[in-house]
Amino acid sequence: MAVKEQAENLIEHIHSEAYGARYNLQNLNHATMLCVAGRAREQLNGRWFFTVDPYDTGLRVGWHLPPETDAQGNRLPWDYDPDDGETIQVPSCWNMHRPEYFYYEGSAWYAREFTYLPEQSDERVFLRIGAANYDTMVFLNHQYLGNHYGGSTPFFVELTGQLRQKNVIQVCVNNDRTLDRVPCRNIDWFNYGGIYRDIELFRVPPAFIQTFQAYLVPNNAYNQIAVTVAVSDATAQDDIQISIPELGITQTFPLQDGRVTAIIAATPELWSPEDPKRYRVEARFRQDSISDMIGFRQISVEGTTILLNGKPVFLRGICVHEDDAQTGKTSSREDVLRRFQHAKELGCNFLRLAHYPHHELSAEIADEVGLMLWEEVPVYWAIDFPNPATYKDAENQLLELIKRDFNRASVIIWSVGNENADTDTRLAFMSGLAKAAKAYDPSRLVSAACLVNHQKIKIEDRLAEFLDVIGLNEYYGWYNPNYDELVQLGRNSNPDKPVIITETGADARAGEHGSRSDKFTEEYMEEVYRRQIAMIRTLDYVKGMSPWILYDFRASRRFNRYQQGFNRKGLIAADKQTKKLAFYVLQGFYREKAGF
Ligand code: GCB
Repeated sequence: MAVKEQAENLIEHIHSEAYGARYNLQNLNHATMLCVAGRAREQLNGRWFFTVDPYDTGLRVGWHLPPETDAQGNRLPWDYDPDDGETIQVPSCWNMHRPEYFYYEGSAWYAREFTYLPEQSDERVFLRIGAANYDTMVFLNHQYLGNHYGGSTPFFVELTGQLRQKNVIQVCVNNDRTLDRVPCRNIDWFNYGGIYRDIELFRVPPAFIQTFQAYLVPNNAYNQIAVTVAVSDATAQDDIQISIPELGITQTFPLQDGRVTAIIAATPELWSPEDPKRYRVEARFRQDSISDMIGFRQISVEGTTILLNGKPVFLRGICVHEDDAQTGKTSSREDVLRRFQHAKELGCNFLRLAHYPHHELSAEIADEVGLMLWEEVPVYWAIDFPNPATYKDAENQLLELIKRDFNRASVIIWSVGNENADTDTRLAFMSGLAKAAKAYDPSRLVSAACLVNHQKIKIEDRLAEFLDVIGLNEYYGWYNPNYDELVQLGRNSNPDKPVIITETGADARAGEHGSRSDKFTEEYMEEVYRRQIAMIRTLDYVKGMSPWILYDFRASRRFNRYQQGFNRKGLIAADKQTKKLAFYVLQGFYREKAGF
């Protein structure tokens, strides 16, 4: 009997489940990023029309396409208007827009009009989205331009040649939690959705500077600055000019096939948390120029010591999420400044930005105010490690983060993941990421937050071989009530690299009081901090710590009577004001460590 493969009455958008494949290009990725430092920006932030689309009707039918008409030109029935209905603020998280959307996971469509008037006849125009969670598809004037995977890194799409005076832009964002994504389904934070960082236009000349990276060559002599410039024209052989006016440097270097790494003799004043000195660094190529404020420092490791500018440093840190009871994952300059002020009050010189790339303002402001940062990609818990497509996505997010923040002296460590079980496929996956980070960036350390080997009660993880610094998450006193094991862990471990206790802590609801053995009280949490600090003091290979966490944060797996939808391990409550007792314990230790 012949198999009937194509039904005559097939209507693609209701009968085909293969609609997603044509959108899954992932063509907006690290390779299409461009350097925006010092460039003029035109904001497309503001009110956008907004439609949730739980059944993906828009992708199935093509909500970006022009209205359909019959032979007489009359419009056929339709289900969506890009220019009518509810509006939402961009950037924001849709979950905070109205209660009905709080737990919404799925697709949603954004649309708005904008006017474009060329300033130069040959200019090129790029759209940049600072971050949208997770799969973002961009449509301009009925054309599909491409998509980006990854919820926390920026991406660019070129609009040149597609623009008219009056334009309609549509963006479909999908925040489903799926097995193959990074992170995957199970996370201990809130899965916010939407375009939650700035959306902007950039105009550049026909050939422009695409990559611009400057760093102090880590040669222990502090006397060379390397500047890599790559331009959009891969055949360019022109001279480019690099200047650092404050150092009296203006030099030209010939591009070879569109790129050059110039080594410039210079002895800049070094960047450090105590003296966050930055220099204006500029590059010129044809009609294009770029300029950034850059600090120069060397971060390195010798044995179990971490060295900043050749001097041993103890990282007095704290972890922080991007989370706010009112705005969700959307962060403003004020939010970042408040985080940093609280960290400084605690005595920190270091923050771990968990568990995904935070707003780029974080590293910009940390450069200015003098804080060292750990930045991380969300390779969190049970990633689909055997899946090559998942690896590609993770590596792309890592490279996007590195490219975005390459010039930020404050960033000293790239983390390739958090608490992943030590399997063969995980080792292959995460060692690949560690190698990719090292190959791309010679000016930083690579780490990951690893788990304790609970069988051996030992710091032991095969990934450590590929890391410069071992991050260790341990919850003795909380998930693991036995403090004696922490003592054993200390005795059993003899790492040949520095260790940072990247997490430790306990939940306490602010204002909940009781004895030191009553869980979820401030006294219990305080006791955990005391005992942890007492132990950490004795471990000479521990060269830093970043307890979990600065503020309470929303987490959709925490629903007991104290948690009520929040992880309560914050040293400060979710109101970002109320300090718990443990805050002062850590502050005391950090003050002592810092010698004040
Ligand atoms: C961890 C995770 C972190 C969690 C934390 C906790 O080990 O890395 O994402 O939020 O523990 O509170 O359990």
